[in-house]
Parts: sequence; structure tokens; C-alpha cells
Amino acid sequence: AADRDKEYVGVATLPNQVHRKTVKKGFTFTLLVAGESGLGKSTLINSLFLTDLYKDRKVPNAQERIDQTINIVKHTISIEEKGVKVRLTIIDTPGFGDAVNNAESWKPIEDYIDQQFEQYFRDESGLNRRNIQDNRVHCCLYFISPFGHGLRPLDVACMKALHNKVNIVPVVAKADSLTQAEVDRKKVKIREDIEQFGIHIYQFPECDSDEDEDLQKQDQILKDSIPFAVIGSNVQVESEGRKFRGRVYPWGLVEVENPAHSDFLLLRNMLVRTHMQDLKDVTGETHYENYRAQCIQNMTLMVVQEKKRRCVASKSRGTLLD
Ligand SMILES: Nc1nc2c(ncn2[C@@H]2O[C@H](COP(=O)(O)OP(=O)(O)O)[C@@H](O)[C@H]2O)c(=O)[nH]1
Ligand SMILES: [Mg+2]
Repeated sequence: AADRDKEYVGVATLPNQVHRKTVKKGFTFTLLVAGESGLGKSTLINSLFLTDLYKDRKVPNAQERIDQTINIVKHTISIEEKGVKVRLTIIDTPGFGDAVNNAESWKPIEDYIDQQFEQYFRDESGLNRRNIQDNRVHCCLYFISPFGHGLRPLDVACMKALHNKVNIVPVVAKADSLTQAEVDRKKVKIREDIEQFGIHIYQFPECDSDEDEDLQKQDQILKDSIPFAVIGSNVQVESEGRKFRGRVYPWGLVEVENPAHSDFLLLRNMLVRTHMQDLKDVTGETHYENYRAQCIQNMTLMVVQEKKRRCVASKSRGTLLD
């Protein structure tokens, strides 16, 4: 083995080196929710991360009622598992659609995303580029009403206002109010609308053909599930000796984490287990890069205009003297 080691330069250790470094630094990830008011955004956030993400963690009493979200609210939680630290930031936003005039009601969200880019750009161009906090929004869960026929005009306008700034992952809210057949039909209709209106949602990266079959199958299931049909709940249900997050109806129980009841688990696994890094990469390489290019273009334009202005000014002084 020692002989063989001599033949190698040692690049094979690179993944380990990278791994060690990122683990030391810790991961950060920011998720934002958007969509009409009352679709269960705050409830889903609560179900996704804020309380019992990890089985062995103590489950605080789930808050029975969630108040209407009035402002943009930032929740931060730190999760540590096997020495790997993740700082999750979740941005809850007031739903829109309540006002009489809903034109540009997504503006506060758009502004929030822009402000994070602006901050990052400033930090990055500053003197101290070490330890820059990355508060950029890496993913936007966009909530679609289960009661409409596909996308509403407001949805289309909002998604188009955001799609070049953030990775949009569409979800059908309150999937427990639809039958399985209805869910399937709604998904097809929404996918058609997204295509027809030219909305760019987050694209899962292509799975390499040399990946193992299981992984490829998982990948295809994920792609076919868009938009994820989700159910949220902030109450714990106890039934047959099991405790779980669920919704109690006169005719039965809905389990949030049951794959037969909703795509909740699929969504959470996508966000945490399989695509967190890709969502961050696309944010940095595409969305932020667009913003940055635009910024630099604007600054150049300003310099050019300033030069022209001075030139014209000095010329007119010149004619005065003549
Ligand atoms: N049927 C059903 N109701 C839900 C679901 N999630 C939330 N709700 C209820 O919908 C109402 C609005 O929820 P909230 O999370 O405040 O919505 P937000 O305005 O989008 O943040 C509350 O009464 C929730 O209990 C769900 O998955 N299914
Ligand atoms: Mg809310």
C-alpha cells in the first residue's frame, strides 16, 4: 500500500478536505415562503422546521393557533447532527391578496430579496471579505391555492416578478382539501400554466445516467411531483400509541408526514437532504450573478453619463468664452 501511495499525488483526499472545511464553517440556508394569505404558509413552516424536525429532540408544545402574519418575520434555528451544523433561516411573509388593490403586493418580498443581494454585494466589494454572512434567499416556496383552476393572475404576476431573483419551488397548499384525482389534475394544470406563462421555476439538476438506478428513480419521482402537494398542522395527534403532526376530521385523520397523504416528506427531503447545496449554487451562480452584473452595468452607465455631463458643461463654458 505504501508503494501505491507513492504513485499518487493525493488529490483523492480533496473531497475530505473540502468536507472538513465546510463542516467547520457550518452551513447556512435561507428559505422564504410566499403566496396568498390564509394558504397555510406559517403553519407549514412550523411543521417543516420550527419544532420537531428531529425525532430525538424534545417537541415543544405545538402552538395551537398561528396568528396572521403582518410583517416579514425572520426565524432562525440551528440544527446540529453528527457534528454538522446548519443555520436555517426562514422568512415568513404576510400573504397577499387581502387588499382591494393587489397590484404589486409582492413588492415587499421582492425588496427583501434585493436588499440581501445588495448587502452581499457591498460586503463582497468591501475591505473585509472574510466572514461574510450570506443572507441571500436560496429558495422561495410559492403557495398556490387548492381551490383555483390552476394559477391565478396574481400568482403569475408574482412568480414572474421573482423568478429571476430566487429559486421558486411551487407547492399546492392544503392538499387535504382535494381528492387524489383532483391533486393529480391540479398538478398537471399548474405545470401547464407555468409553461404557458413562461415562468421559470427551480429546475432540478439532471441526474447523471451513470448514477445508480434507485437514485434515478427517486429523482424522477421528485420531478414528477412538482408542484408538491403539502399539508401543514400545528397540533400533535395521538393515535394507536403514536404521536404525530396531523389534522383531525370527523371522518378521519390526516398525517402530515405520511407519504400517502401528501408530498410533505418529499419536499423536506428535497430541501434538506438532496438539493440544499444545489439551491445555494444556483442562487450564487445565476440569480446573484445577474444582480451583480446589473449593478456593475448601472455603475458604469453612471460614470459614462457623468463624464458626458462634464464634457458638455466644459464645452458650453468654452462657447461662452468665444
Ligand atoms: N385544511 C388545511 N388547513 C390548513 C392547512 N395549513 C394551515 N391550515 C389552516 O389555514 C389557516 C391559515 O393558516 P396560516 O398558516 O396562518 O396561513 P398563512 O396566512 O398562509 O400564513 C389556519 O386556520 C390553519 O389552521 C392545511 O394543510 N390544510
Ligand atoms: Mg402567515
